[in-house]
Amino acid sequence: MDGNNNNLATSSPPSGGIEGGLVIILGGGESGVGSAILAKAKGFNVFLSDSGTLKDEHRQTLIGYEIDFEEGRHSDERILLAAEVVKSPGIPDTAPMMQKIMAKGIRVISEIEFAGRYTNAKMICITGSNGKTTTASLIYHILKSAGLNVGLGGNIGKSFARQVAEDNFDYFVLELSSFQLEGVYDFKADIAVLLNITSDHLDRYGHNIQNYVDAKMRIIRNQKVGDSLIYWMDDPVVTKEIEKLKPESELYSFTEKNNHRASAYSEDNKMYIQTKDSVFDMELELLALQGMHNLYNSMASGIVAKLLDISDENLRLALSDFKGVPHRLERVASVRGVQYINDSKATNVNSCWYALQSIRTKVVLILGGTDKGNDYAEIEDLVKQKARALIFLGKDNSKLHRFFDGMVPQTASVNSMKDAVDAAYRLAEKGDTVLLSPCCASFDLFENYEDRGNRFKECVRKL
Ligand code: UMA
Ligand code: ADP
Repeated sequence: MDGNNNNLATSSPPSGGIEGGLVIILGGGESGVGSAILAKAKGFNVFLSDSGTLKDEHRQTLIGYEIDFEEGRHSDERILLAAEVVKSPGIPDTAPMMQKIMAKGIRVISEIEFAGRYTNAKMICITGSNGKTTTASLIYHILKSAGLNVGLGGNIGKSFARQVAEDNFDYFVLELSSFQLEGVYDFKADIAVLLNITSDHLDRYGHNIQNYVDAKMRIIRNQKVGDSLIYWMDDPVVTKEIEKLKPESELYSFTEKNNHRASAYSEDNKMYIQTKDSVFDMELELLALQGMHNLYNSMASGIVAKLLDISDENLRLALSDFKGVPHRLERVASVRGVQYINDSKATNVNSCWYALQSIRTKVVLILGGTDKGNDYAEIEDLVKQKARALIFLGKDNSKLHRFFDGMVPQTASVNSMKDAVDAAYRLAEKGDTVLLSPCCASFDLFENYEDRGNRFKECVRKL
């Protein structure tokens, strides 16, 4: 039972806060439970409602904190009394309860907006379609290694709200998803990192990419002179939006090209970061994270570090000894001269493009799962150049067959990880790479992408 709330500072709701002090938390996963703990700590009357079944761990936590909750339904009569609802990021606006809440004009905010009200920590916020977790984890590693009192949260690990309730950090590194950004209003990133915007989650955004772009761009909302925005200058969507929105913040760009106007660039196998009056440089081969996409992530992280006055020595060490994040181009094993790589977190087509691009050998690619409105044309050229075979792993592989059949020498259709790995083992030749980089969400056959990646690793290790 997780009922220890000794170190929670309790206080009254802020004036001008929520009328009647009733906070409704919609969803009882990591986000909702964290928000409920924080709301309780701040003296609100809290009611958490989840339409599904709570995880046992979450139910026990709510009981331990004496938080009122329901599961298996959303009770209109209680929920519609709220002046403000904290909505979990996984709940779309089209959910029936959300429709009723919005029809009544009740304000809906995200956990990030809610928790942001109760901390004065400096906020370093990372968004983008790909690379958020890697970059947020790397920035956290750099700041922590340099001795800063820093927390890591958002779309990763322990919820931001729960950390605000239970810890007292000077800095937060927050990975922010578009779902979380949808519900921010007054929240402000002191340093915002905008890695890239390519199509993802279109099923949630009415198949209109601009809706998704607009959600992502909320990361610069409220930024003023003195705040910083770090962005990839070769991303056409990002640069167009910046031109349109004209942020007041200080702009810092990065590019892998040799462009001295950028705050970070590469030249002669070195990465350069020029901020304020200093120039930091580092040999590319010394970076812990290899591959072009990871160079972007290292550059963005390096700019953050220099803006926070991390010394060159500390930055160099942290960029070289970072251990990486599981399920992102993770080497699993080499079996009979074939390398197996787990990139289960590649849940959209663009991240698979970078994985294929970074591999120099012929590839047996395992892809498939829950399609989010994917356009596979983006990887067509790389597939034609590099794929020896494609293995479609999903409940419904018909769209993949329609697109790829005839494009590569072999395709196979499977609906279990064991069959996928066995087929890859059969089809790969010595010197090849077997790559799990699915382009899709995992929910048709697995609990989540971690479960999918772990199953892959298990099956490979049994070969
Ligand atoms: N639920 C309702 N009513 C509904 C629909 C759902 O009550 O109409 C309930 C479900 O029964 C479930 C709860 O809502 O119990 C789930 O909420 P959630 O899906 O928001 O999941 P959380 O566990 O709260 O985790 C969320 C993020 N999940 C999503 O955005 C889908 C986590 O990101 C995040 O780490 C966590 O908040 C932090 O507080 C995960 C994720 O998959 C890693 N993110 C997506 C991604 O990276 O692609 C965006
Ligand atoms: P996110 O949290 O945004 O999903 P991750 O760091 O978890 O990003 O990486 C997701 C996938 O995207 C992995 O397959 C990874 O190899 C790939 N990737 C990482 N960084 C980038 C980047 N800057 N651009 C494109 N793809 C990337």
